[in-house]
Amino acid sequence: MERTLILLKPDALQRGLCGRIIARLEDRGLKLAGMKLMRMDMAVARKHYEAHVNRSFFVGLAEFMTSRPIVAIAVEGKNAVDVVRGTMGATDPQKAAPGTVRGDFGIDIARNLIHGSDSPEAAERELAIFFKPEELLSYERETDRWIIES
Ligand code: D4T
Repeated sequence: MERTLILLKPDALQRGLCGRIIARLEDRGLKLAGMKLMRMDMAVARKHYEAHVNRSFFVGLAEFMTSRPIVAIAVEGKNAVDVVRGTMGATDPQKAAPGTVRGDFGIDIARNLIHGSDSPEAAERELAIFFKPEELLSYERETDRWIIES
């Protein structure tokens, strides 16, 4: 079972879309393992987006991500990283497929509503930025027994 980090970006909260986005994650069968309403500070932004610090869009991205509250979510499931990326849609909402979060709710790459880790290694690194180990909960759901390992 894999865990991944999701961030609901400030635009998701400002637009009141958190519930609808979380519903889509639950609808796919992903299990909530941690959830936190928080404000990202600049130190966390630099750490989280360390691969992007030298990109032209970094300053605008960091200013936006630290401007208003976000929700950090840990989810668990089979191939959770890829399943979440698929549910999110392409980075640029204009190119994201209908039926995805970004394809249904977004139009601007700088306001693309949701972040999801892009590999299991990134997920492990990013989860540690936003959650202490004891803030991530393991629990059984009846439906977990229906999952067939492949
Ligand atoms: P995140 O990291 O938010 O899940 O997005 P992606 O994994 O889909 O895309 P990314 O890392 O390439 O970009 C990180 C973040 O920067 C914003 N961005 C990106 C932007 O404002 N302008 C740009 O040109 C790009 C490429 C959107 C997502």
